[in-house]
Amino acid sequence: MLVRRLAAAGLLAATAVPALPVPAMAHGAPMTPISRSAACGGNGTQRGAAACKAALKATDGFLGAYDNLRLANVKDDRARVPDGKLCSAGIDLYRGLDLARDDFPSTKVQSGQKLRISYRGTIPHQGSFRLYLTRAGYDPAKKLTWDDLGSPLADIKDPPLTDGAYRMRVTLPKRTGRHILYVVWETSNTPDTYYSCSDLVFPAAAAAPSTPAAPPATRKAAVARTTAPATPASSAPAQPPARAEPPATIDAEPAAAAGTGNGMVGFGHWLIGGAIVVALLAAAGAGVTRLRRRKTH
Ligand SMILES: [Cu+2]
Repeated sequence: MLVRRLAAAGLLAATAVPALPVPAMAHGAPMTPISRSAACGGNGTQRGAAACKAALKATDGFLGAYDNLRLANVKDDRARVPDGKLCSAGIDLYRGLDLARDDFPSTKVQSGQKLRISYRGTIPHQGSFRLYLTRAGYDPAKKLTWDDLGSPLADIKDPPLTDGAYRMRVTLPKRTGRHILYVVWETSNTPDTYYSCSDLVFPAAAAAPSTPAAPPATRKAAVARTTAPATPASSAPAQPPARAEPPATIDAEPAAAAGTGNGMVGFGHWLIGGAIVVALLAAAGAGVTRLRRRKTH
């Protein structure tokens, strides 16, 4: 009786499997600028780095998969993810990523730069990316808190997915030294929200307040001398207009029209379905070939 019931259950499970939706596996992380999870997590690209070794040690020798740092059914990021645990989203398997260290694999950037973001989507999902940057004065020797972030620099919905990565750009405001780009990817076609910390390094602050003005002036003078050697020094070019701080504009990569992301997600699912169909056809084909061979012999 029990055996028969188990057998029936097994048969049911076996027949039910192909009809089930593709299970949520994994999913994504920023590769550019490199995130702590993509550098140090399972299958990470820089696991030999000192900070990654320390992170691994702090997580009892095992860090979760680099593209799987996610929480389900988040209603409010701040309520769900505790201060000091932003880089791990409070998930125990990633707690080493919360270490306050200034040597996690990082990306050199400049104030005013239009930073390209490449967020690998190992399984595409629809959704929005919220991009935060730590405030001026952020101290990398302390664990990251929500107060360090303020409000997002950008909120980008369904950016285009090309070559396996979501492409976005964000103009970086003025900062000096080490900072963190915190990316929250709230998907809309699964219950999951993904979190990541990417370490950025801006040029260090100038040593003294009087020095920054000097170099541009001398460079201007040098240019004037080389381009117009006959001009007397007194008729040096007028002061150039003050360069306005570029606004913190944001945009997805201009590549594609809206909706491409959705199309790609659909296409991804179609691919998986297609692969199953192809496998079934191949199996059927092999059977037919075998039958034919048997007939001809
Ligand atoms: Cu996923």
